Amino acid sequence: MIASHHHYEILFHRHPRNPILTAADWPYPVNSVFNAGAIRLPDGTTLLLCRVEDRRGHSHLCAARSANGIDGWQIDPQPTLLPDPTNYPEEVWGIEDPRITFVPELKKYAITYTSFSRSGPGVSLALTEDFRSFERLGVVMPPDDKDAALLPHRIGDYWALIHRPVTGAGAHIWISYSADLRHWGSQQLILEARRGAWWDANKIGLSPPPIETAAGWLMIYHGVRQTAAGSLYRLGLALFDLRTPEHCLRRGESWVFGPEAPYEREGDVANVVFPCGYTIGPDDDTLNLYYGGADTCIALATGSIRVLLDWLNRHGQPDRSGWREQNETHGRRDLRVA
Ligand code: BMA
Repeated sequence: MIASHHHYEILFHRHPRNPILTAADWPYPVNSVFNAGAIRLPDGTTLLLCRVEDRRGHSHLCAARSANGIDGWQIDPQPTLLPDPTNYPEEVWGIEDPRITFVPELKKYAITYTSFSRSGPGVSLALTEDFRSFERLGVVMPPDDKDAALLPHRIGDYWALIHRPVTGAGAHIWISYSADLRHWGSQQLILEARRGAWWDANKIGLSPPPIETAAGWLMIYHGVRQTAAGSLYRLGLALFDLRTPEHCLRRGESWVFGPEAPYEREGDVANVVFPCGYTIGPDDDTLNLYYGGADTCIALATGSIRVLLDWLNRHGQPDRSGWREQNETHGRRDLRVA
């Protein structure tokens, strides 16, 4: 039925029970649930930190836990993390799109989320050990910036944050470094939106946190194509060097996952697939990708990290859009040492 499938490889498989979570599952009244961060807890439980939008239009975060990551969700009876505009004015219009990283050095989970301020969306960071109490570190990237995730360990001496500032020149993916998670510097553009007719023209952003593999940091990013009928949110792949994550090794040309199912095509915002998290199966290869469908529900698609890397090997190209690649004398540009 979908012509493209006759020739393009299918890298992600939608779960037959999709959507796996909707507003109807919530223990309190909500408009929509989507764009959930994900993590597997030490006991094997899958935890989704869901973006929940109320009828004011403001979002908060709510945890849902499941033994198999598919059904039997135990949803917190109240919001898990509410905006706190009294102490954090940047959260006045809600908190959105969390990405979760477990940080072994801190023995804590780092949550990067969008705080919707009067000046636009910015990136906020909070730490937690249990997804019940949270320690806010406040705004780490001022507006307009979103789609951020912390890498799980330091690169050399520095923490690394991937994020997506919007500048006069477009919406591209950047990296910043910090010694203390509070003060950020050494900013560099690492992946640029393409132009013209490309599926990822003009606006891209990190989707879930980068996946650490032996071959490098595997990044699933979204590209937003503007059309006469609205925006199309699709996913592509790129690979970055493990020790120098600003160095892009490969980038795919074609998108690999896009809105096709009815719950991705229709909803509050049509034609959106938007993953903010994944878990990895006990085989260390199966990728369970949790994504928002049409800003309305949460769905699951599975893939194989090995197959994604193999696809990038066959279909990816070296990419020279990042600052590191544009600089001829790479050694000089190690801003972390400067
Ligand atoms: C972007 C994101 C998401 C959302 C998408 C489509 O700006 O930040 O919150 O899913 O728009 O509306």
